[in-house]
This record gives sequence, C-alpha cells and structure tokens, in this order.
Amino acid sequence: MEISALTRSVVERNHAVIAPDGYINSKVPGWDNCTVNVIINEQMGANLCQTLITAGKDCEVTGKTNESQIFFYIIKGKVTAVISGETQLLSASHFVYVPVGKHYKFKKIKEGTQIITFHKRYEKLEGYEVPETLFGNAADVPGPEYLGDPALRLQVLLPDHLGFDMAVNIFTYDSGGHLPMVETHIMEHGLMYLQGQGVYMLDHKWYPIKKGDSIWMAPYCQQWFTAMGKEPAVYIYYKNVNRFPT
Ligand code: UGY
Ligand code: MN
Repeated sequence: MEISALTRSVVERNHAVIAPDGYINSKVPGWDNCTVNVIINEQMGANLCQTLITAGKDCEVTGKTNESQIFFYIIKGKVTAVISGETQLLSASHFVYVPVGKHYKFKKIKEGTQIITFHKRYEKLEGYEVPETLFGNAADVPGPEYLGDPALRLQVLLPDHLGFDMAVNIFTYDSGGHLPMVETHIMEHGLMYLQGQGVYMLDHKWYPIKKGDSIWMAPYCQQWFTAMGKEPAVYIYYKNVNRFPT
C-alpha cells in the first residue's frame, strides 16, 4: 500500500523538485474548464512562472499578455490557437511564443490536452525590437549534439537574438548520458520532464526524477544530471538570457 505521507517533492531556498502527486489546482481567470497547476512562481522565490494546463470538456484558455511574455508548449492533445488574429492548429510538440501586449485564445481544445507554460516579465533592450509572435514545432527543430557528446542533444526553440530575454530548449539524454560538468551559473531554470528518468544533482543533493516531474533551479543552484532507464530522458526547460545584471 502506498503511504500518502511520502513524496519526492522538495522545496528548498534555491531549488525545488515538484512531482505531480502534490498538485493542488488553481483557478486562473479566463482559463476555463481545465485544471491549472502553478508549479513554479514568484511565491517560491523564482523570477519565472511555470504552469501545467490539463483540459477538461469545453476548455478555453483566453487572456492578454501584459508585462510578461508567455511560451505555450503542447505536451499532448490538440488545440486551435488564435494569437492577435492569427490562427493555427497545434498538437503535441507544437509551441507558440506570445510576446507582451497580445491577446491569446486557445479554443476547440481536445479533452485531456496538456499545455506547459513559461512566463517571464519582459525586459526590453534599447535598440532591439520586441519579438513577434512565433509558432513552431519542436519536431522540426534540429537537435545537434551538445558540447561534442553524441549522447546529448539540444534543441533551441526560440531564436538566438538579443530581442529575446528568455530561451526555451529541449534537452535529450540517451540512457547513461550526463551533463559534462556541474553547471554553476547566473541563469535560472524551470523545467519539466517529457520522457524518461534519471538522477539530478541540485546543490549537492541527489534526486531521482522521472517523466512529469518539474524542477526549479535558482541562479547559481549547482546542477548536474545523468539519464538512466530504457529510453532517453527528455526535458523542456526555460532559461533567462541576454540581459546583464544591473
Ligand atoms: O542551458 C543550460 O544551462 C543547461 N545545460 N542546464 C541544464 O540542463 N541544467
Ligand atoms: Mn543550466
């Protein structure tokens, strides 16, 4: 029998592991007939927000980006996205980046569709245009090997352009593949596992991780990961980029 007093989730000062077993649903005005789990947020000390939307029957997700831009990624299912008048049909592995000041509507959402969102307050850079809405499909994005290791592949979903102050990447590790070093960096991460499992080291603590789990890493949270199991481990992650500390 499972013991309900146990979980793999932890919330520390500069990192968190959030497994789905502890989810409590939130209501977001305009996001109707769905469950919303706010997984990472300023309330835990983060500078980003990461949510998971799971559609019920007749789900519609409507809103306007104000000071925060939002990146939507379809984990599974089907949805029609209308972003400031432009309409596209999205299914698993499709995404849309919605810059600040845009109306968005996701409609005709198939029940059970799951969408992950990353939100970041946009910091404009003098001399650079605010990015445009961007639709894409991760399946079409090349995944070159990472730092010369064929066991690791990195797909960069947003353009490498100084107008953007956030990146969203998909990192794939073959079983046994691991980060080539312990990363120690100023950038922050929010991530969710789309597939597989492995062991993450966060500030010298070791966590077993699997599909569905999310991680928050504050700036300078030391990080290392190795994949294990029968299939590659895959996570989608957010990173703040291209702005210097003041
Ligand atoms: O982009 C990154 O910093 C990435 N290599 N970090 C990570 O996967 N934890
Ligand atoms: Mn990193």
